[in-house]
Parts: sequence; C-alpha cells; structure tokens
Amino acid sequence: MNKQTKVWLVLSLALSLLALGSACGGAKDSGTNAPATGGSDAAAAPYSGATGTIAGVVSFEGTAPAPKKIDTTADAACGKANPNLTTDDTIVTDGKLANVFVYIKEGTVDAGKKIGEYAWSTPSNTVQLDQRGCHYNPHVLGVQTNQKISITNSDQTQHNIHWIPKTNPEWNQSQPNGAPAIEKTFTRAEVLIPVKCNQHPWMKAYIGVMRTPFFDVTETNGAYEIKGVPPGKYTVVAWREGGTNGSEKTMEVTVPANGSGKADFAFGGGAATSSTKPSLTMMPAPEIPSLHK
Ligand SMILES: [Cu+2]
Repeated sequence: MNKQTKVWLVLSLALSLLALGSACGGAKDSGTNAPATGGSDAAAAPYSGATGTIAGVVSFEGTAPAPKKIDTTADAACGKANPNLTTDDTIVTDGKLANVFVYIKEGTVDAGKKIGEYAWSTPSNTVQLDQRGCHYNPHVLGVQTNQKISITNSDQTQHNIHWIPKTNPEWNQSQPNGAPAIEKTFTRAEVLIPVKCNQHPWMKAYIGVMRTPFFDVTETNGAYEIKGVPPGKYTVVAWREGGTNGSEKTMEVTVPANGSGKADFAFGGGAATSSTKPSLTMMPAPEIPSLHK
C-alpha cells in the first residue's frame, strides 16, 4: 500500500465516521426515515375537508415465471394440507400482478402542507395475518403504525413467525397448532418488512407499515385503490418483492377534490425491472466500532 492510498483510507474513514454521527443524530427523534412520515405527532392536526382517491392497475409485462412447486417432505403436515404448494412471489392473472404494495410516499396537499404533517389516527380494526396451508395469508399486507396485527396459525403444524425490520425491533416467536393468536404492533413506519418462518424456509410475507392510511395492496386483478386522499400532488410508489430489497416504480399523481387520480404501473422480467431502483437500499456497514456503545 503506497502512502497516497493510506491518506485516502484515513480520509474516507474520517468522513464515514462524520456521516455516521450525523445520521444517528438526525434519526434519533423522527423515529423513521420511511415514507409519508414527516411532521411531529404532538403538534399535528388532523386533515378535514374534501378527499379523492388514487386508483389504478398493476400489470406484469412479458411472460410471468411459472410458480415453482415447493418440496414439503420436511413437514408432512404442509404437504397434507396443501399438496400443490407453490411459490407465491409472482402471482400474475391475465397479465395483472397481485401483491404489489402501492402507497403515497410524499406530497403536498392543495392547502399547502405536506401530507405527513397532518395527524393520521390509528385505525381501530385489527389486521389479520394467518398461516394457512404453510403460506402466509395475505402474502403482502399494510398496517398503520400502532395498528394491531393478529397472527394466527390455521395449520396442523408449528410455525415460527420471524420478521426482520431495519428500524423496528426484530422479533420471532413459535406458534404451535392450536396456540392462541399473537397480537403485535409496529411503532415505526417502515416499507416493507420481510417476514419469514423459521420452520418453513419458503414461507414469506411482507408488511408495509405507514403513518398514513394511504396504501393498498393489489388484488389478483392487479387493481388497487387508495381512498380518503386530500386533494394535492403526490409521489405514488408501487413496490414489488424480488431480489434483496424488492423493486419499485414511482409516479407523480394529482388528486382532485372528490375525484380520482389514476396511476397504472407495470413490472416485468428482464429489462423492464432493471431500471427500477431498490426501495430499501442498505448502507454498507462500516467496519468501525459502534459510536452508540
Ligand atoms: Cu411455517
């Protein structure tokens, strides 16, 4: 290693430390770097006024990969419950893509405030996440921060729910057949949190946690609808699983009062998806001692 290289190494290490320090400081109180999360809960007022919708259809271009059969010999109960268990990462029906998480990432309400600057109350209904036929059902789901998620096991075997968030706490728990439902919440917005099962490696789900109610998941017909949106201009993101962090498409949408903004998206194999950027870009972990300890 020559002298110049050494100098550069020292310089870049110093810069990394600085960046890390400011990143830690900045993120401390906001609780999130996730979409539509700006604003302070304490001071925020709820939105009141006319609303519209954002709706559209998500297509899959080109030939969809055929679902692959899953080998369930490791757990006879899974094969018995679901003899034709197949992968559920790409569900395409007549060219339309299911399980795409569509949400308002950011934007400005016509009244002038950012959408994240309003208070959005936590829904009182509980979102269900069932384990049935050794799949998670639904495969992709959305909740608001602090909204209850009820996790159930409808199978004659044991599951172990294990989610791997980046900003919320990691968690895993076994749930034998017949065990009561497990109730959980997320306190921080995070799109999207991968969920796996420690018993069955093919089981995957994704949970989008939002501070706002502005999200939906496409049905098998590819359709979604985001209701109750204040009139304004928004960045709408469609997220789909795949690869390390999934991929996303972005569109600017104008929502009129009492009207609907349309946002259709298309994903596809090969070139169509290579232009999308990962939505959950990980910073490379610097090999330096933690500043927090
Ligand atoms: Cu399982």
